[in-house]
Amino acid sequence: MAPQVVLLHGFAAATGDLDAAVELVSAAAPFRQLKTPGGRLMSAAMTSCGACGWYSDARGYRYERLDPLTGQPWPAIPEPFLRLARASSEVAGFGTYEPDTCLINRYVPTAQMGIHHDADERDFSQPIVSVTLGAPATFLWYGPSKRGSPLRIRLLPGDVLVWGGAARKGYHAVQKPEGGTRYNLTFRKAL
Ligand SMILES: O=C(O)CCC(=O)C(=O)O
Ligand SMILES: [Mn+2]
Repeated sequence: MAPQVVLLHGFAAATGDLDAAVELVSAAAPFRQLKTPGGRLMSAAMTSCGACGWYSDARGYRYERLDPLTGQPWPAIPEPFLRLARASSEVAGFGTYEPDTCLINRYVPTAQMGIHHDADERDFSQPIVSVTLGAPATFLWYGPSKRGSPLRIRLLPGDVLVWGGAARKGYHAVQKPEGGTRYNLTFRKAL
């Protein structure tokens, strides 16, 4: 795709156990729409699993060890998630991977994600593993600068996109899903 951005087309194609795991996580830690530090409601609904979960409100972007909605620890990362994340990192050439959090994004047909990079983690030596389930969407890869015309990557259900190394802090965005609800699993080593 771009240096150190690897698309594993259809790598998560048998998604039955992944869908079940999304249900399991969201039963314990419900999807919710977070607010940006500036007070704007994000269009994608989110939840997390793992030792910590990504969170945003007036206090800023950060990782929380307890889910602020329930006061409970986030659910553990389900085994099928972990197996997929580890295998994806290996196959993409980034080697052994021990993510400690998985953010689950749910995009209804009007939801999207603006240009940003993933920079709230302490560990940038580990890649990001990003899985598409449900409806397809176009992912925009900008790379080191927010400016310029991005690489357009159409992500189908079962596609896994992995970026790391020099690309770890690359800027990216996601357009609205096409024809239904899209789920995205974003694995990170945050702590
Ligand atoms: O939905 C996606 O494909 C990417 C999500 C993302 O970039 C993020 O959660 O930081
Ligand atoms: Mn991101």
